[in-house]
Amino acid sequence: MSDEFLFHSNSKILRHPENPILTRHDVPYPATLVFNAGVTFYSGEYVCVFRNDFGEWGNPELVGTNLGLATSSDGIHWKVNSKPIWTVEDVIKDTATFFSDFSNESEILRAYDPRLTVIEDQCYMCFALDTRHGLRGGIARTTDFHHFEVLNLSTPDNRNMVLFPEMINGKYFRLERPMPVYSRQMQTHFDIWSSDSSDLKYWGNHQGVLWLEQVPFANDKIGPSAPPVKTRYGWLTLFHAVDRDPNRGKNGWEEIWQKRYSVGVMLLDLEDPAKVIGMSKEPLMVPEYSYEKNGFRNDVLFPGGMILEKSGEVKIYYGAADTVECLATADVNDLLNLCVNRP
Ligand code: BMA
Repeated sequence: MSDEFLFHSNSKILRHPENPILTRHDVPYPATLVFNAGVTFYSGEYVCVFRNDFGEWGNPELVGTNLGLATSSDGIHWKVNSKPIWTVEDVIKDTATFFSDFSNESEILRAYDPRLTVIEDQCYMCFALDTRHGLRGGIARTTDFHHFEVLNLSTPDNRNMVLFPEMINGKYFRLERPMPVYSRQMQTHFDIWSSDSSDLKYWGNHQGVLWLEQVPFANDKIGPSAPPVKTRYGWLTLFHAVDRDPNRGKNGWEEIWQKRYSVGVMLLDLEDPAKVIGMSKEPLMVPEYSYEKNGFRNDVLFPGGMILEKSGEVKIYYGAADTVECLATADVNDLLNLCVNRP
C-alpha cells in the first residue's frame, strides 16, 4: 500500500442519518448478523435480499446462515418477510442437479452474500456457496423471491459475482473473483475478473479486469461488490478493497481479525466492460462510523447494491462490520468525476 495514501471516505459520500437501516431487530425470526444485502428496484418497489447469520450475540461460532427478504417503498424503511426465503434446505433442493454425483446433502454448507440484478423484467441473484469441496459462485433466477431456479455454479474457488443489467454485444456479462492460491505468491492476493455467456448457464471468455496491485489502498485482495449501473460515460461500479495489517489483533468477536474492507469506485467501458477506463486512486468509503468500526468483524464495508435514481442520486447499500445493513448516497456526477485516472 502506498504510504502517502489518506484513509478517509470521500466527502461526496453521505451516510444516511438513519443508519443502520436494517438490523436483527427488524427480523421476526432468529437473526443475529443481518448484512451484505443485494438490493434492487423490481416490480414497483425496492427489494432487499439480506444475509442472516444466526446464533448467539457476541459468540463468533454462528449456528447457520439463511437469506431473508425485505421490501420498501422508499429504499430506506423496510418490511421484512415473516420467514427466511432461502434456507440451507432450500439451497440443497434448488441446486440438486449440480450435485448428482454426490447426492450428499452435507456437501452444501450455506449460501450467502446475494447480489440482485434485473435483466428484462427478470431478477437474477448471484450468491456465494460454501461447499465441502470449495467456495463456488452461483446465479439463480426468480420472479417472486420465493422460488429460485439455479442456472449456474462455478468451479471452486470463485465468488463475488455480479451481473450487468443488460446484454452487451449479444452476451450476458459478469464480474467475478477467483482465488488463485497457487499462483499469486501470497494466499490472499486476489483480483477482479470477468466472463460472458450467451445463456447465463455456460460462462467463458475469462479476462482479468483489475489487479490488486493497481489499487493503492489495498494490499490483500479486491473483489466486485454492487452490480454495475449504466451511465453515458461507462459502467459505474464499486469494488471492495482489503488491506491487512499484521499488527491488528483482537478486533471484533473473533480472536484475530487483521483486515479492513474499504470501497473503491471505477468506470468500465460500455462496449468492452472488461476494460477499466477510470478508477479513483483513493477509496470512496472507508470504515469510520461506530456501526462500521464495531461488530462481528470490525472495520468492514461490503456493498452489495447500487441504484441509480432518475434524480441522479446513487443509493449504495452496504453491510457494515458484518453485522448490520447500511445506506449511503452520492450524486452520480460526483462518482463519475472521481473515475478520472486510469488504474
Ligand atoms: C469476505 C466475505 C464477506 C465478508 C467479508 C468480511 O471474504 O466472507 O461475506 O463480509 O469477508 O468478513
